[in-house]
Amino acid sequence: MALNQWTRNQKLIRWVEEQIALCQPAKVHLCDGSAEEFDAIAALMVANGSLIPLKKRPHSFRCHTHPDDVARVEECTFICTKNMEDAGPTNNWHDPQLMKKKLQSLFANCMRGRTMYVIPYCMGPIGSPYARLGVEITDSPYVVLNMQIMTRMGADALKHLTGDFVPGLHSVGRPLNPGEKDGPWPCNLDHRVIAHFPEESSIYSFGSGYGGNALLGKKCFALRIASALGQKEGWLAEHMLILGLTPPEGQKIYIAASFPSACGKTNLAMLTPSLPGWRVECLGDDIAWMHRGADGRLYAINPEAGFFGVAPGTSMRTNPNAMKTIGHHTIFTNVAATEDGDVWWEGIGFSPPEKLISWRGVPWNPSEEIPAAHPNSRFTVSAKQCPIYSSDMENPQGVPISAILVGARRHSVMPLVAESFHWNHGVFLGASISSETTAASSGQVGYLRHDPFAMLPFCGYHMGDYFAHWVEMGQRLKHPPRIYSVNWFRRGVDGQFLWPGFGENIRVLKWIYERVAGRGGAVHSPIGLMPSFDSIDCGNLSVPFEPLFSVDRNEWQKEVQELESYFQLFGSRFPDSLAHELRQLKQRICE
Ligand code: GTP
Ligand code: SPV
Ligand code: MN
Repeated sequence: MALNQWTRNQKLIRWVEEQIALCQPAKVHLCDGSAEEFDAIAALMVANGSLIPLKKRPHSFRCHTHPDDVARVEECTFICTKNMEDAGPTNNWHDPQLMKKKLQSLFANCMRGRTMYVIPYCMGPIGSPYARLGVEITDSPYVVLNMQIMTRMGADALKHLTGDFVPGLHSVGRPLNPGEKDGPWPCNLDHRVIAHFPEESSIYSFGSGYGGNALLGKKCFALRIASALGQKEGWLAEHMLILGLTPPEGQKIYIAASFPSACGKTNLAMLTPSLPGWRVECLGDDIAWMHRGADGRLYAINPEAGFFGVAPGTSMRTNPNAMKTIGHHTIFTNVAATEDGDVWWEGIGFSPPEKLISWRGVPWNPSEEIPAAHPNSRFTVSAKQCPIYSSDMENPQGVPISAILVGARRHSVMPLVAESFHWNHGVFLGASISSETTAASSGQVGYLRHDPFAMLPFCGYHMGDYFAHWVEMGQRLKHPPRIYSVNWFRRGVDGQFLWPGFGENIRVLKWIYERVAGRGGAVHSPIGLMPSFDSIDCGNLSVPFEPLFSVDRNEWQKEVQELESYFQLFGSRFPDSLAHELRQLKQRICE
Protein backbone atom coordinates (compact mmCIF):
# COMPACT_ATOMS: atom_id res chain seq x y z
CA MET A 1 0.00 0.00 0.00
CA ALA A 2 1.24 3.46 -0.83
CA LEU A 3 2.08 5.71 2.08
CA ASN A 4 -0.48 8.37 1.08
CA GLN A 5 -3.23 5.75 0.94
CA TRP A 6 -2.24 4.46 4.35
CA THR A 7 -2.47 7.86 6.07
CA ARG A 8 -3.30 11.45 5.23
CA ASN A 9 -1.14 12.77 8.05
CA GLN A 10 1.36 14.88 6.11
CA LYS A 11 3.81 15.07 8.99
CA LEU A 12 3.78 11.28 9.24
CA ILE A 13 4.16 10.81 5.48
CA ARG A 14 7.08 13.22 5.35
CA TRP A 15 8.79 11.62 8.32
CA VAL A 16 8.46 8.09 6.94
CA GLU A 17 9.71 9.21 3.52
CA GLU A 18 12.74 10.83 5.11
CA GLN A 19 13.60 7.67 7.03
CA ILE A 20 13.23 5.54 3.87
CA ALA A 21 15.63 7.87 2.07
CA LEU A 22 18.05 7.71 4.99
CA CYS A 23 17.94 3.99 5.84
CA GLN A 24 17.46 2.59 2.31
CA PRO A 25 15.46 -0.53 3.21
CA ALA A 26 14.79 -3.21 0.59
CA LYS A 27 11.08 -3.16 1.43
CA VAL A 28 8.61 -1.14 3.52
CA HIS A 29 5.82 -2.77 5.51
CA LEU A 30 3.12 -0.48 6.92
CA CYS A 31 1.74 -2.29 9.96
CA ASP A 32 -1.99 -2.82 10.56
CA GLY A 33 -1.70 -4.70 13.85
CA SER A 34 -3.85 -7.62 12.68
CA ALA A 35 -3.55 -11.22 13.82
CA GLU A 36 -2.77 -12.16 10.21
CA GLU A 37 0.13 -9.73 10.21
CA PHE A 38 1.44 -11.20 13.45
CA ASP A 39 1.23 -14.72 12.04
CA ALA A 40 2.89 -13.79 8.78
CA ILE A 41 5.82 -12.07 10.50
CA ALA A 42 6.16 -14.91 13.02
CA ALA A 43 6.18 -17.39 10.12
CA LEU A 44 9.00 -15.46 8.43
CA MET A 45 11.00 -15.55 11.66
CA VAL A 46 10.32 -19.25 12.17
CA ALA A 47 11.47 -19.91 8.61
CA ASN A 48 14.80 -18.13 9.17
CA GLY A 49 15.28 -19.79 12.56
CA SER A 50 15.07 -16.65 14.74
CA LEU A 51 11.80 -17.75 16.36
CA ILE A 52 11.04 -21.26 17.54
CA PRO A 53 7.43 -22.40 18.03
CA LEU A 54 6.70 -24.08 21.37
CA LYS A 55 4.84 -27.35 20.99
CA LYS A 56 3.52 -27.22 24.54
CA ARG A 57 2.09 -23.69 24.41
CA PRO A 58 -0.39 -22.74 21.70
CA HIS A 59 0.69 -19.85 19.55
CA SER A 60 3.87 -19.29 21.57
CA PHE A 61 7.51 -18.93 20.62
CA ARG A 62 10.93 -18.66 22.10
CA CYS A 63 13.93 -16.80 20.80
CA HIS A 64 17.52 -16.19 21.80
CA THR A 65 19.22 -12.84 21.58
CA HIS A 66 22.87 -12.23 20.91
CA PRO A 67 24.61 -13.23 24.19
CA ASP A 68 25.70 -9.62 24.75
CA ASP A 69 22.39 -8.01 23.86
CA VAL A 70 20.37 -9.18 26.84
CA ALA A 71 19.34 -6.06 28.78
CA ARG A 72 19.03 -2.29 28.73
CA VAL A 73 22.38 -0.55 28.27
CA GLU A 74 22.35 2.56 30.43
CA GLU A 75 25.84 3.65 29.37
CA CYS A 76 24.59 3.91 25.76
CA THR A 77 21.40 5.77 26.69
CA PHE A 78 21.41 9.55 26.22
CA ILE A 79 19.25 12.55 26.99
CA CYS A 80 19.99 15.26 24.43
CA THR A 81 18.99 18.74 25.61
CA LYS A 82 20.37 22.07 24.43
CA ASN A 83 21.71 22.83 27.88
CA MET A 84 23.60 20.10 29.63
CA GLU A 85 22.12 21.14 33.00
CA ASP A 86 18.62 20.30 31.82
CA ALA A 87 19.46 16.60 31.56
CA GLY A 88 20.77 16.74 35.11
CA PRO A 89 23.59 14.92 36.87
CA THR A 90 22.01 11.45 36.73
CA ASN A 91 21.64 11.22 32.93
CA ASN A 92 24.18 10.78 30.15
CA TRP A 93 23.93 14.05 28.29
CA HIS A 94 24.81 14.62 24.67
CA ASP A 95 24.68 17.77 22.57
CA PRO A 96 21.59 17.40 20.35
CA GLN A 97 23.17 18.75 17.18
CA LEU A 98 26.25 16.60 17.46
CA MET A 99 24.11 13.58 18.33
CA LYS A 100 21.89 14.19 15.28
CA LYS A 101 24.99 14.27 13.12
CA LYS A 102 26.26 11.04 14.58
CA LEU A 103 22.82 9.43 14.14
CA GLN A 104 22.61 10.54 10.51
CA SER A 105 25.80 8.67 9.75
CA LEU A 106 24.85 5.59 11.81
CA PHE A 107 21.40 5.28 10.20
CA ALA A 108 22.57 6.02 6.65
CA ASN A 109 21.87 2.87 4.58
CA CYS A 110 21.50 0.85 7.80
CA MET A 111 18.44 -1.10 6.57
CA ARG A 112 19.98 -2.21 3.29
CA GLY A 113 18.66 -5.67 2.43
CA ARG A 114 16.07 -5.52 5.22
CA THR A 115 12.38 -4.75 5.56
CA MET A 116 11.45 -1.50 7.24
CA TYR A 117 8.35 -1.82 9.42
CA VAL A 118 6.30 1.28 10.21
CA ILE A 119 4.39 0.79 13.46
CA PRO A 120 1.65 3.23 14.48
CA TYR A 121 0.75 2.82 18.15
CA CYS A 122 -1.09 4.37 21.03
CA MET A 123 0.12 4.50 24.64
CA GLY A 124 -2.99 4.36 26.82
CA PRO A 125 -6.59 3.46 25.94
CA ILE A 126 -7.35 4.66 22.41
CA GLY A 127 -9.40 7.83 22.61
CA SER A 128 -8.45 8.55 26.23
CA PRO A 129 -7.59 12.22 26.79
CA TYR A 130 -4.44 10.99 28.53
CA ALA A 131 -3.29 8.62 25.77
CA ARG A 132 -0.47 9.60 23.40
CA LEU A 133 0.40 8.45 19.91
CA GLY A 134 3.70 7.28 18.58
CA VAL A 135 5.14 5.75 15.44
CA GLU A 136 8.11 3.41 15.56
CA ILE A 137 10.11 2.60 12.46
CA THR A 138 12.20 -0.54 12.87
CA ASP A 139 13.98 -3.20 10.86
CA SER A 140 13.41 -5.83 13.56
CA PRO A 141 10.46 -8.20 13.09
CA TYR A 142 10.90 -9.17 16.78
CA VAL A 143 10.11 -5.57 17.68
CA VAL A 144 6.95 -5.61 15.55
CA LEU A 145 5.59 -8.71 17.30
CA ASN A 146 6.45 -7.38 20.75
CA MET A 147 4.99 -3.94 20.03
CA GLN A 148 1.77 -5.61 18.88
CA ILE A 149 1.48 -7.25 22.30
CA MET A 150 2.81 -4.38 24.42
CA THR A 151 0.89 -1.46 22.88
CA ARG A 152 -2.37 -0.68 21.12
CA MET A 153 -0.77 -1.00 17.72
CA GLY A 154 -2.04 -0.81 14.16
CA ALA A 155 -5.11 0.39 12.29
CA ASP A 156 -7.01 1.80 15.32
CA ALA A 157 -4.03 3.83 16.46
CA LEU A 158 -3.46 5.01 12.89
CA LYS A 159 -7.05 6.33 12.70
CA HIS A 160 -6.26 8.62 15.61
CA LEU A 161 -2.90 9.63 14.19
CA THR A 162 -4.15 12.80 12.55
CA GLY A 163 -1.83 15.24 14.28
CA ASP A 164 1.30 15.15 16.36
CA PHE A 165 3.05 11.95 17.40
CA VAL A 166 6.30 10.84 18.97
CA PRO A 167 8.58 9.54 16.22
CA GLY A 168 10.97 6.71 17.08
CA LEU A 169 13.54 5.33 14.67
CA HIS A 170 15.08 1.97 15.50
CA SER A 171 17.54 -0.24 13.68
CA VAL A 172 19.48 -3.31 14.68
CA GLY A 173 22.32 -1.63 12.80
CA ARG A 174 23.35 -4.49 10.51
CA PRO A 175 22.78 -3.78 6.82
CA LEU A 176 22.94 -6.86 4.60
CA ASN A 177 25.22 -7.06 1.60
CA PRO A 178 23.80 -8.67 -1.55
CA GLY A 179 23.71 -12.42 -1.02
CA GLU A 180 24.73 -12.13 2.65
CA LYS A 181 22.93 -14.46 5.04
CA ASP A 182 21.45 -12.86 8.13
CA GLY A 183 22.64 -13.83 11.62
CA PRO A 184 20.13 -15.24 14.15
CA TRP A 185 20.00 -12.01 16.19
CA PRO A 186 21.50 -9.15 14.24
CA CYS A 187 22.77 -6.25 16.33
CA ASN A 188 25.68 -3.85 16.34
CA LEU A 189 27.14 -3.96 19.82
CA ASP A 190 29.96 -1.49 19.21
CA HIS A 191 27.63 1.26 18.07
CA ARG A 192 24.68 1.04 20.40
CA VAL A 193 22.98 4.39 20.97
CA ILE A 194 19.58 5.03 22.52
CA ALA A 195 19.10 8.77 22.14
CA HIS A 196 16.20 10.87 23.42
CA PHE A 197 15.39 14.42 22.40
CA PRO A 198 12.87 15.55 25.01
CA GLU A 199 12.74 19.11 23.60
CA GLU A 200 11.28 17.77 20.34
CA SER A 201 9.89 14.49 21.75
CA SER A 202 11.77 12.13 19.47
CA ILE A 203 13.69 8.87 19.91
CA TYR A 204 16.49 7.18 17.97
CA SER A 205 17.77 3.72 18.88
CA PHE A 206 20.58 1.95 17.07
CA GLY A 207 22.41 -1.33 17.44
CA SER A 208 20.36 -3.25 20.03
CA GLY A 209 17.28 -5.41 19.52
CA TYR A 210 16.47 -6.00 23.18
CA GLY A 211 13.42 -4.96 25.24
CA GLY A 212 13.76 -1.52 26.71
CA ASN A 213 16.38 -0.54 24.10
CA ALA A 214 14.20 -1.42 21.11
CA LEU A 215 10.49 -1.40 22.04
CA LEU A 216 10.43 2.37 21.88
CA GLY A 217 6.91 2.77 23.29
CA LYS A 218 8.06 1.42 26.64
CA LYS A 219 10.94 3.01 28.55
CA CYS A 220 11.96 5.50 25.82
CA PHE A 221 8.54 7.04 25.19
CA ALA A 222 6.32 6.11 28.16
CA LEU A 223 9.00 7.08 30.71
CA ARG A 224 11.86 9.22 29.39
CA ILE A 225 9.95 11.35 26.87
CA ALA A 226 6.67 11.22 28.82
CA SER A 227 8.28 12.25 32.13
CA ALA A 228 9.63 15.37 30.41
CA LEU A 229 6.21 16.07 28.85
CA GLY A 230 4.59 15.50 32.24
CA GLN A 231 6.85 18.06 33.86
CA LYS A 232 5.89 20.67 31.26
CA GLU A 233 2.20 19.81 31.31
CA GLY A 234 1.61 19.02 34.99
CA TRP A 235 1.35 15.22 35.16
CA LEU A 236 3.56 12.28 36.12
CA ALA A 237 5.01 9.39 34.08
CA GLU A 238 6.24 6.79 36.54
CA HIS A 239 7.89 3.36 36.71
CA MET A 240 4.90 1.96 38.61
CA LEU A 241 2.47 -0.92 38.61
CA ILE A 242 -1.25 -0.28 39.16
CA LEU A 243 -3.48 -2.67 41.11
CA GLY A 244 -7.01 -2.76 42.45
CA LEU A 245 -7.46 -4.02 46.03
CA THR A 246 -10.82 -5.17 47.37
CA PRO A 247 -11.24 -6.29 50.99
CA PRO A 248 -13.67 -9.08 52.02
CA GLU A 249 -16.16 -6.36 52.86
CA GLY A 250 -15.81 -2.84 51.58
CA GLN A 251 -14.79 -0.65 48.70
CA LYS A 252 -12.14 -1.31 46.11
CA ILE A 253 -9.14 1.02 46.21
CA TYR A 254 -6.31 1.47 43.70
CA ILE A 255 -2.63 1.42 44.52
CA ALA A 256 0.41 2.38 42.42
CA ALA A 257 3.87 1.10 43.31
CA SER A 258 7.37 1.77 42.07
CA PHE A 259 10.20 -0.74 42.47
CA PRO A 260 13.41 -0.68 40.45
CA SER A 261 13.78 -3.06 37.53
CA ALA A 262 13.49 -6.72 38.54
CA CYS A 263 12.47 -5.79 42.11
CA GLY A 264 8.89 -7.02 42.24
CA LYS A 265 6.39 -4.90 40.26
CA THR A 266 5.01 -7.71 38.09
CA ASN A 267 4.74 -9.96 41.14
CA LEU A 268 2.89 -7.43 43.26
CA ALA A 269 0.65 -6.40 40.36
CA MET A 270 -0.53 -10.02 39.99
CA LEU A 271 -0.57 -10.95 43.67
CA THR A 272 -2.62 -13.94 44.80
CA PRO A 273 -3.63 -13.00 48.35
CA SER A 274 -2.86 -15.51 51.08
CA LEU A 275 -5.61 -13.89 53.18
CA PRO A 276 -9.12 -15.18 52.48
CA GLY A 277 -11.61 -12.79 50.92
CA TRP A 278 -9.08 -10.25 49.65
CA ARG A 279 -8.98 -9.61 45.92
CA VAL A 280 -6.26 -8.07 43.79
CA GLU A 281 -6.82 -6.99 40.20
CA CYS A 282 -4.04 -6.12 37.78
CA LEU A 283 -4.14 -2.88 35.78
CA GLY A 284 -0.47 -2.68 34.88
CA ASP A 285 2.93 -4.03 35.89
CA ASP A 286 5.50 -1.44 34.82
CA ILE A 287 4.36 2.07 33.91
CA ALA A 288 1.72 4.51 35.18
CA TRP A 289 0.78 7.91 33.80
CA MET A 290 -0.86 9.96 36.54
CA HIS A 291 -2.79 13.21 36.38
CA ARG A 292 -4.93 15.35 38.62
CA GLY A 293 -8.64 14.59 38.30
CA ALA A 294 -11.38 17.22 38.52
CA ASP A 295 -12.12 15.96 42.05
CA GLY A 296 -8.58 16.75 43.21
CA ARG A 297 -7.50 13.10 43.36
CA LEU A 298 -4.61 11.52 41.48
CA TYR A 299 -5.74 9.30 38.56
CA ALA A 300 -3.62 6.70 36.77
CA ILE A 301 -3.71 5.01 33.40
CA ASN A 302 -1.43 2.24 32.21
CA PRO A 303 0.00 3.34 28.87
CA GLU A 304 0.91 -0.25 27.98
CA ALA A 305 -1.26 -3.17 26.87
CA GLY A 306 0.97 -6.09 27.81
CA PHE A 307 3.64 -7.38 30.13
CA PHE A 308 7.35 -7.76 29.39
CA GLY A 309 7.98 -9.72 32.57
CA VAL A 310 11.03 -11.31 34.20
CA ALA A 311 10.82 -15.11 33.78
CA PRO A 312 13.24 -16.46 36.44
CA GLY A 313 11.58 -16.81 39.81
CA THR A 314 8.10 -17.00 38.27
CA SER A 315 6.34 -20.16 39.50
CA MET A 316 2.93 -21.45 40.61
CA ARG A 317 4.02 -20.68 44.17
CA THR A 318 5.32 -17.17 43.65
CA ASN A 319 3.09 -15.90 40.84
CA PRO A 320 0.37 -18.32 39.71
CA ASN A 321 -1.44 -15.55 37.82
CA ALA A 322 1.63 -14.93 35.67
CA MET A 323 1.99 -18.66 35.05
CA LYS A 324 -1.63 -18.80 33.88
CA THR A 325 -1.17 -15.70 31.75
CA ILE A 326 1.71 -17.19 29.76
CA GLY A 327 0.06 -20.49 28.83
CA HIS A 328 -0.51 -19.40 25.23
CA HIS A 329 0.11 -16.48 22.81
CA THR A 330 3.40 -15.63 24.51
CA ILE A 331 6.90 -14.80 23.28
CA PHE A 332 9.75 -15.99 25.51
CA THR A 333 13.13 -14.33 25.17
CA ASN A 334 16.32 -15.98 26.48
CA VAL A 335 14.61 -18.68 28.57
CA ALA A 336 15.81 -22.29 28.52
CA ALA A 337 13.87 -24.87 26.51
CA THR A 338 12.97 -28.50 27.00
CA GLU A 339 13.29 -31.12 24.30
CA ASP A 340 9.54 -31.64 24.12
CA GLY A 341 8.89 -28.01 23.20
CA ASP A 342 8.34 -26.15 26.44
CA VAL A 343 10.23 -23.53 28.43
CA TRP A 344 12.16 -23.68 31.70
CA TRP A 345 13.92 -21.23 34.00
CA GLU A 346 15.51 -21.10 37.41
CA GLY A 347 12.79 -20.79 40.05
CA ILE A 348 10.00 -22.18 37.84
CA GLY A 349 9.15 -24.53 40.69
CA PHE A 350 10.31 -27.89 39.36
CA SER A 351 13.66 -29.43 38.45
CA PRO A 352 14.89 -29.21 34.89
CA PRO A 353 14.45 -32.27 32.72
CA GLU A 354 17.61 -34.15 31.99
CA LYS A 355 18.08 -32.51 28.62
CA LEU A 356 17.72 -28.78 28.39
CA ILE A 357 18.64 -26.18 25.80
CA SER A 358 20.15 -23.14 27.48
CA TRP A 359 19.23 -19.52 26.71
CA ARG A 360 22.22 -19.50 24.40
CA GLY A 361 20.53 -22.17 22.28
CA VAL A 362 22.98 -24.96 23.08
CA PRO A 363 22.66 -28.03 25.35
CA TRP A 364 22.84 -26.94 28.98
CA ASN A 365 25.47 -28.40 31.23
CA PRO A 366 24.35 -28.05 34.88
CA SER A 367 27.86 -28.71 36.19
CA GLU A 368 29.02 -25.42 34.69
CA GLU A 369 26.76 -23.64 37.15
CA ILE A 370 25.71 -21.05 34.59
CA PRO A 371 21.97 -20.40 34.72
CA ALA A 372 20.04 -22.23 32.01
CA ALA A 373 17.79 -19.21 31.52
CA HIS A 374 19.32 -15.74 31.42
CA PRO A 375 18.55 -13.90 34.72
CA ASN A 376 16.91 -11.18 32.60
CA SER A 377 14.99 -13.59 30.38
CA ARG A 378 11.44 -12.37 29.76
CA PHE A 379 7.95 -13.24 28.58
CA THR A 380 5.89 -10.90 26.40
CA VAL A 381 2.16 -11.36 26.76
CA SER A 382 -1.08 -9.41 26.44
CA ALA A 383 -2.47 -8.05 29.73
CA LYS A 384 -5.89 -9.39 28.72
CA GLN A 385 -4.64 -12.96 29.23
CA CYS A 386 -4.06 -12.35 32.94
CA PRO A 387 -6.73 -14.10 35.06
CA ILE A 388 -6.95 -10.99 37.26
CA TYR A 389 -6.88 -8.51 34.35
CA SER A 390 -9.10 -5.59 35.22
CA SER A 391 -11.26 -3.93 32.59
CA ASP A 392 -10.51 -0.73 34.55
CA MET A 393 -7.39 -0.76 32.40
CA GLU A 394 -9.51 0.43 29.51
CA ASN A 395 -11.08 3.28 31.49
CA PRO A 396 -10.11 6.40 29.51
CA GLN A 397 -10.16 8.52 32.67
CA GLY A 398 -7.93 6.17 34.62
CA VAL A 399 -8.46 5.09 38.23
CA PRO A 400 -8.10 7.13 41.44
CA ILE A 401 -4.99 6.22 43.40
CA SER A 402 -5.32 5.97 47.20
CA ALA A 403 -1.79 4.86 48.06
CA ILE A 404 1.62 4.98 46.40
CA LEU A 405 4.31 2.50 47.40
CA VAL A 406 7.98 3.19 46.81
CA GLY A 407 10.10 0.10 47.23
CA ALA A 408 13.54 -1.28 46.74
CA ARG A 409 15.76 -4.31 47.14
CA ARG A 410 17.66 -3.72 50.39
CA HIS A 411 19.14 -6.57 52.40
CA SER A 412 19.31 -4.34 55.48
CA VAL A 413 18.35 -0.93 56.92
CA MET A 414 14.90 -0.52 55.30
CA PRO A 415 11.95 -1.96 57.23
CA LEU A 416 9.14 -3.98 55.67
CA VAL A 417 6.83 -0.96 55.50
CA ALA A 418 6.63 2.63 56.73
CA GLU A 419 4.04 5.30 56.08
CA SER A 420 5.10 8.84 55.32
CA PHE A 421 4.00 11.57 57.73
CA HIS A 422 2.66 13.68 54.85
CA TRP A 423 3.06 14.20 51.07
CA ASN A 424 6.44 15.95 51.12
CA HIS A 425 7.82 13.34 53.49
CA GLY A 426 6.52 10.70 51.06
CA VAL A 427 8.28 12.43 48.17
CA PHE A 428 11.40 12.43 50.35
CA LEU A 429 11.00 8.65 50.86
CA GLY A 430 10.79 8.18 47.08
CA ALA A 431 13.76 10.45 46.46
CA SER A 432 15.77 8.50 49.07
CA ILE A 433 15.35 5.08 47.47
CA SER A 434 18.52 3.05 46.96
CA SER A 435 18.41 -0.47 45.63
CA GLU A 436 20.72 -3.37 44.85
CA THR A 437 21.24 -3.62 41.09
CA THR A 438 19.74 -6.49 39.05
CA ALA A 439 20.23 -8.17 35.68
CA ALA A 440 17.60 -5.92 34.05
CA SER A 441 20.41 -3.58 33.08
CA SER A 442 23.87 -4.54 31.83
CA GLY A 443 26.64 -4.21 34.40
CA GLN A 444 27.42 -5.46 37.88
CA VAL A 445 24.56 -7.06 39.82
CA GLY A 446 23.94 -6.64 43.56
CA TYR A 447 25.59 -3.33 44.39
CA LEU A 448 23.65 -0.61 46.13
CA ARG A 449 22.90 2.51 44.12
CA HIS A 450 20.56 5.44 44.49
CA ASP A 451 17.46 4.95 42.35
CA PRO A 452 14.95 7.68 43.26
CA PHE A 453 11.39 6.48 42.63
CA ALA A 454 12.96 3.64 40.57
CA MET A 455 13.42 6.32 37.88
CA LEU A 456 17.22 6.66 37.79
CA PRO A 457 17.48 5.13 34.28
CA PHE A 458 14.19 6.60 33.08
CA CYS A 459 13.83 10.24 34.12
CA GLY A 460 14.05 12.31 30.93
CA TYR A 461 15.06 15.55 32.64
CA HIS A 462 16.91 16.96 35.67
CA MET A 463 16.24 14.73 38.67
CA GLY A 464 16.20 17.77 40.99
CA ASP A 465 13.39 19.28 38.91
CA TYR A 466 11.68 15.90 39.01
CA PHE A 467 11.64 16.02 42.84
CA ALA A 468 10.29 19.57 42.69
CA HIS A 469 7.59 18.43 40.26
CA TRP A 470 6.48 15.73 42.69
CA VAL A 471 6.30 18.28 45.52
CA GLU A 472 4.24 20.56 43.32
CA MET A 473 1.86 17.80 42.22
CA GLY A 474 1.05 17.24 45.88
CA GLN A 475 0.21 20.89 46.36
CA ARG A 476 -2.21 20.71 43.45
CA LEU A 477 -4.05 17.65 44.81
CA LYS A 478 -6.95 18.12 47.17
CA HIS A 479 -6.80 14.45 48.21
CA PRO A 480 -3.24 13.26 47.64
CA PRO A 481 -2.58 9.52 47.97
CA ARG A 482 -0.65 8.38 51.02
CA ILE A 483 2.92 7.32 50.33
CA TYR A 484 4.58 4.21 51.80
CA SER A 485 8.08 2.80 51.60
CA VAL A 486 8.28 -0.99 51.42
CA ASN A 487 11.07 -3.58 51.27
CA TRP A 488 10.38 -7.28 50.69
CA PHE A 489 14.09 -8.08 50.55
CA ARG A 490 15.49 -7.58 54.07
CA ARG A 491 17.63 -10.52 55.18
CA GLY A 492 18.43 -12.07 58.52
CA VAL A 493 21.85 -12.90 59.93
CA ASP A 494 21.58 -16.26 58.17
CA GLY A 495 21.33 -14.46 54.82
CA GLN A 496 17.74 -15.62 54.25
CA PHE A 497 14.87 -13.28 53.41
CA LEU A 498 13.07 -12.32 56.62
CA TRP A 499 9.73 -11.86 54.87
CA PRO A 500 8.09 -14.61 52.76
CA GLY A 501 6.92 -12.05 50.18
CA PHE A 502 4.75 -12.77 47.12
CA GLY A 503 1.17 -13.75 48.18
CA GLU A 504 1.97 -12.84 51.78
CA ASN A 505 2.55 -9.24 50.72
CA ILE A 506 -1.25 -8.93 50.99
CA ARG A 507 -0.67 -8.52 54.74
CA VAL A 508 1.18 -5.30 54.07
CA LEU A 509 -1.48 -4.20 51.58
CA LYS A 510 -4.14 -4.95 54.19
CA TRP A 511 -2.42 -2.69 56.71
CA ILE A 512 -2.18 0.01 54.06
CA TYR A 513 -5.86 -0.45 53.17
CA GLU A 514 -6.84 0.00 56.79
CA ARG A 515 -4.62 3.05 57.19
CA VAL A 516 -6.19 4.61 54.09
CA ALA A 517 -9.64 3.79 55.49
CA GLY A 518 -8.63 5.65 58.66
CA ARG A 519 -8.76 2.57 60.90
CA GLY A 520 -5.34 0.89 61.04
CA GLY A 521 -3.04 1.46 63.98
CA ALA A 522 0.49 2.78 63.65
CA VAL A 523 3.41 3.71 65.83
CA HIS A 524 5.76 6.60 65.38
CA SER A 525 9.35 5.87 64.32
CA PRO A 526 12.10 8.27 63.23
CA ILE A 527 11.61 7.24 59.61
CA GLY A 528 7.82 7.12 59.42
CA LEU A 529 4.69 5.49 60.81
CA MET A 530 4.99 1.75 61.19
CA PRO A 531 2.55 -1.03 61.98
CA SER A 532 2.31 -1.87 65.64
CA PHE A 533 2.67 -5.55 66.47
CA ASP A 534 -1.07 -6.10 66.53
CA SER A 535 -2.07 -3.83 63.65
CA ILE A 536 -0.43 -5.94 60.94
CA ASP A 537 -2.14 -9.27 60.32
CA CYS A 538 0.66 -11.83 60.41
CA GLY A 539 -1.81 -14.63 61.21
CA ASN A 540 0.14 -17.72 62.07
CA LEU A 541 3.12 -16.79 59.91
CA SER A 542 6.25 -17.30 61.92
CA VAL A 543 8.02 -14.10 60.97
CA PRO A 544 10.43 -12.24 63.23
CA PHE A 545 8.73 -8.91 63.86
CA GLU A 546 11.63 -7.05 65.41
CA PRO A 547 14.27 -7.59 62.68
CA LEU A 548 11.71 -6.78 59.98
CA PHE A 549 10.81 -3.45 61.49
CA SER A 550 13.86 -2.38 63.46
CA VAL A 551 15.30 1.05 62.75
CA ASP A 552 18.93 0.84 63.72
CA ARG A 553 20.19 4.31 64.63
CA ASN A 554 23.79 3.60 63.64
CA GLU A 555 22.76 2.28 60.25
CA TRP A 556 20.41 5.21 59.79
CA GLN A 557 23.04 7.77 60.69
CA LYS A 558 25.09 6.36 57.82
CA GLU A 559 22.03 6.39 55.57
CA VAL A 560 21.45 10.07 56.39
CA GLN A 561 25.09 10.93 55.70
CA GLU A 562 24.88 9.13 52.38
CA LEU A 563 21.69 11.03 51.47
CA GLU A 564 23.26 14.35 52.46
CA SER A 565 26.09 13.77 50.04
CA TYR A 566 23.86 12.32 47.29
CA PHE A 567 21.36 15.17 47.32
CA GLN A 568 24.21 17.68 46.91
CA LEU A 569 24.49 16.38 43.35
CA PHE A 570 21.32 18.28 42.50
CA GLY A 571 22.64 21.65 43.70
CA SER A 572 20.15 24.49 43.71
CA ARG A 573 17.57 22.37 41.89
CA PHE A 574 17.09 20.22 45.00
CA PRO A 575 13.82 21.44 46.55
CA ASP A 576 14.08 23.21 49.92
CA SER A 577 11.12 21.22 51.16
CA LEU A 578 13.05 17.96 50.72
CA ALA A 579 16.19 19.47 52.30
CA HIS A 580 13.91 20.29 55.22
CA GLU A 581 12.71 16.66 55.37
CA LEU A 582 16.32 15.47 55.43
CA ARG A 583 17.16 17.81 58.35
CA GLN A 584 14.09 16.62 60.22
CA LEU A 585 15.04 12.98 59.66
CA LYS A 586 18.57 13.65 60.90
CA GLN A 587 17.18 15.27 64.02
CA ARG A 588 14.84 12.34 64.71
CA ILE A 589 17.62 9.79 64.16
CA CYS A 590 20.01 11.63 66.45
CA GLU A 591 17.49 12.33 69.21
P1 GTP B 1 10.96 -5.09 35.63
O1 GTP B 1 10.07 -5.76 34.64
O2 GTP B 1 12.41 -5.26 35.30
O3 GTP B 1 10.64 -3.65 35.81
O4 GTP B 1 10.83 -5.90 37.02
P2 GTP B 1 9.70 -5.99 38.15
O5 GTP B 1 9.84 -4.86 39.10
O6 GTP B 1 8.37 -6.19 37.51
O7 GTP B 1 10.14 -7.31 38.95
P3 GTP B 1 9.43 -8.75 39.07
O8 GTP B 1 8.10 -8.70 39.72
O9 GTP B 1 9.51 -9.41 37.75
O10 GTP B 1 10.41 -9.48 40.10
C1 GTP B 1 11.77 -9.64 39.85
C2 GTP B 1 12.38 -10.68 40.76
O11 GTP B 1 12.10 -10.39 42.13
C3 GTP B 1 11.83 -12.08 40.48
O12 GTP B 1 12.89 -13.00 40.45
C4 GTP B 1 10.93 -12.33 41.65
O13 GTP B 1 10.84 -13.70 41.96
C5 GTP B 1 11.54 -11.50 42.79
N1 GTP B 1 10.47 -11.06 43.73
C6 GTP B 1 9.34 -10.40 43.40
N2 GTP B 1 8.56 -10.19 44.49
C7 GTP B 1 9.23 -10.72 45.54
C8 GTP B 1 8.94 -10.84 46.95
O14 GTP B 1 7.91 -10.41 47.46
N3 GTP B 1 9.89 -11.44 47.71
C9 GTP B 1 11.05 -11.93 47.17
N4 GTP B 1 11.92 -12.52 47.98
N5 GTP B 1 11.34 -11.86 45.85
C10 GTP B 1 10.45 -11.27 45.04
C1 SPV C 1 13.00 -2.78 33.19
O1 SPV C 1 14.22 -2.99 33.03
O2 SPV C 1 12.56 -2.00 34.09
C2 SPV C 1 12.01 -3.49 32.35
C3 SPV C 1 12.51 -4.26 31.19
O3 SPV C 1 10.84 -3.40 32.60
S1 SPV C 1 12.95 -3.27 29.85
O4 SPV C 1 11.84 -3.26 28.89
O5 SPV C 1 14.12 -3.87 29.21
O6 SPV C 1 13.19 -1.92 30.28
MN1 MN D 1 10.50 -2.04 34.40
